[in-house]
Amino acid sequence: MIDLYTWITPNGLKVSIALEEFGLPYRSHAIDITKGDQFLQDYLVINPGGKIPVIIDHETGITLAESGAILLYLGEKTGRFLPRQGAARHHTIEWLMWQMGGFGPTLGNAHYFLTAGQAPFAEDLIRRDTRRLYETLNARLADRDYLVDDYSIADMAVWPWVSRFQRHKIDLNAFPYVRQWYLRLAARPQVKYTIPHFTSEIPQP
Ligand SMILES: N[C@@H](CCC(=O)N[C@@H](CS)C(=O)NCC(=O)O)C(=O)O
Repeated sequence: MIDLYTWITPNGLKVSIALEEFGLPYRSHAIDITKGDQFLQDYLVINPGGKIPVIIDHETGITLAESGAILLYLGEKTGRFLPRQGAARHHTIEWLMWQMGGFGPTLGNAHYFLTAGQAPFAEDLIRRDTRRLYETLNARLADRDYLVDDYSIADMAVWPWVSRFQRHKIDLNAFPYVRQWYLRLAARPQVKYTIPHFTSEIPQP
């Protein structure tokens, strides 16, 4: 059994989607980061950094934060959605790192700063970087259905960030391959917009 501590954010959704895809038994616990639950003493014992998501795998005794590390862990544990060897494995990790190091942080900044309207230089930089990342993603998906050969943890990592396209002011219709891929994944029954005590419709472009 895995305990998942999470909230309805892209990094949280990644792990919920992955646990559904892997078909692993898990229990979700809501950590309402809008109310400061992440700073409660009991939670800081699990993750001193005070961030969601976190999993505790009672089968192995491992407690793990960082959504990218969690996806790699689940892929290793099950032998699914992460090729065991060869180029596909390295490319899956490459695209997971692309999300963790670039796409997620840039869009996270866009979500804050493109609504503030007080720092034109930063807004312009973030808007351009966001667009550039979408161009990279669109080019990658031009001739393939998934980020690497088969559906993988890299797709699970990137999708929840794309799902916030309205918030980072991206028109998905301008990136047709991203749009197709987004809808392809949205059609999977395992891809839900659900955490404990909260469900919402998947945003439609
Ligand atoms: N690199 C971390 C980032 C985790 C993260 O930033 N979590 C946010 C929600 S998406 C959070 O817990 N924010 C609450 C806070 O910063 O106090 C990961 O990918 O898991």
